[in-house]
Amino acid sequence: MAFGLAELVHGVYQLVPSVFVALAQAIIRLTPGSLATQIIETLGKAGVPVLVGCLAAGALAVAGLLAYLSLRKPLLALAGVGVLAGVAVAAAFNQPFVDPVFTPLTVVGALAAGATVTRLLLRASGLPDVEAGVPAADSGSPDARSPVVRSKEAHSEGGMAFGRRSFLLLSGGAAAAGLAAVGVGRALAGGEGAEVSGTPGSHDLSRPPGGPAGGAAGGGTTQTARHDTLPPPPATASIDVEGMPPLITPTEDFYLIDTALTSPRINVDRWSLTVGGAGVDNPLELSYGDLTSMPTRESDVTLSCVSNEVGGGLISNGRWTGVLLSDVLEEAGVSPEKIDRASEQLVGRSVDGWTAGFRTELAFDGREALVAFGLNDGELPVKHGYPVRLVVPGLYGYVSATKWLTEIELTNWDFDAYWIQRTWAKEGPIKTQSRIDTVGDGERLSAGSVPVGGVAWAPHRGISMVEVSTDDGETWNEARLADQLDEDTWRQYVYEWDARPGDHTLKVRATDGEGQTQTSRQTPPHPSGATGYHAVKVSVT
Ligand SMILES: Nc1nc2c(c(=O)[nH]1)N[C@H]1C(S)=C(S)[C@@H](COP(=O)(O)O)O[C@H]1N2
Ligand SMILES: [Mo]
Repeated sequence: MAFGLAELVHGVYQLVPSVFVALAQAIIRLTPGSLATQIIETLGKAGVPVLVGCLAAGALAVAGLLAYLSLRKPLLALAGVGVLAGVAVAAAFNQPFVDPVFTPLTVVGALAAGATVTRLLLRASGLPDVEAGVPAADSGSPDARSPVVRSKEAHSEGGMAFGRRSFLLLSGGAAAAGLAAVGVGRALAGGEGAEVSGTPGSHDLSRPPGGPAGGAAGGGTTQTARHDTLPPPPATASIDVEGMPPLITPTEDFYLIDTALTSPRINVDRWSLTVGGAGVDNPLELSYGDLTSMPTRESDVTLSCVSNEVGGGLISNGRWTGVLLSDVLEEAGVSPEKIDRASEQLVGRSVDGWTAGFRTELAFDGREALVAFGLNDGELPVKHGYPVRLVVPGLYGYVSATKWLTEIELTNWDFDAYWIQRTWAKEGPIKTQSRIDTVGDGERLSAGSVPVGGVAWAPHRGISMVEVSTDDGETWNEARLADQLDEDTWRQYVYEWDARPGDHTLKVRATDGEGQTQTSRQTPPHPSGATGYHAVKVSVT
């Protein structure tokens, strides 16, 4: 009931966070790294529903315990409710956007309402409730009477004699009301990804950005800023075979990974990006208009999650629009020559407190690290970091790709960002990998020509060769490569296999632009990314 009411308030007024989500988010944050990693590896995406289910069950158990306590030790029960309120308020204040007055009021009000309903139910249940129990104790002989007598007294005192049926109706009604409140609250708040307090759609990326958003860029770049766009990918960069993933992943299919149960919804008019820390001579606070008025560019970059299993789908290729990270840093008075021990690490901080860090020098080594605000000719979707995120070619997302970015801070190497605190490797270069897409594991094929194809990637090093084995790695055949769209993106390949009847294990391996072939050694994603060859078993008839 209390959760339902809090959800209802959240639905009407988003600056009161969903208390349920806040608690779940706090559990995620407080889960020790090794356990979190274990859960990710065993449950994967099912982790979220499991967490929600556990939290709901736990909440019901705690409520039941408190109701029981209220019959025996009313003061203890009251203290328990107080602790709950404290925990809920603390969790709520850890959410990105919080009204400091209405949030505690909501928590206390919702808990009071929930406790009141519980007391009514207890009274209706025929069990002596707190009030009924106290006078009975005062009479000095509570134990002398049978529970039935006590319960009858409670009835007459409360003036509410309920049968079992009415009790069930009442408690069922309360449960239904609570759930309905959750539903209405969720609906009012808008589904995942829906934007309520922000204003996406108001920034048309097909026109030079910056204009409608207003705001002059720092450093006088306003009118003359260049907005470099890319031509459509050449046809030669794609291989047209069934099952081949599109060269540029459609936005709605782009893989999704983050620790946020609900994506922060940012009002772009109140958003800013601060740039500060060690060696930042000219600390910045950029508005959305400031940022988009700087010289912008499009860049094709393949993003991968370190948790991607060999052959897995936690990788996508996007066409990003943004400002060069090096331009933003130079605007802030940072130059590559001045980077020292104190400013060795660049930390991106999200509005939700999530952090990622990498070597500052990577912003200046020629790769097109972007402060990105567009994906595939649209603005960034809420789930992918609206309004602004970082995209750094060649690095796994967990060390670099901060979504809902609000701060860039230069600091020393001692600072450990979110997943580093949780036992993942400090540096996260994307490992050279390849995947068979056009043939599925366990597939039955008919003898003859079979195109074995897919994608290979070594972002920022590029791919120079892909080989396919059709005999479990005994012999290897060089595959035909599509043109490399960019050294920061994946590259398509295909090998035309003359399939003979029988069982076969297909394997693929890639060699990067520096001549290094991916390792055959099989390792799990933790702590620095999975390695080994993707293998697919087929039977040919
Ligand atoms: N704020 C925030 N940014 C984040 C994350 C996160 O949990 N919170 N996850 C990172 C990880 S682990 C990856 S792999 C990428 C995924 O980006 P995508 O969801 O847009 O594909 O975002 C990164 N940025
Ligand atoms: Mo990730």
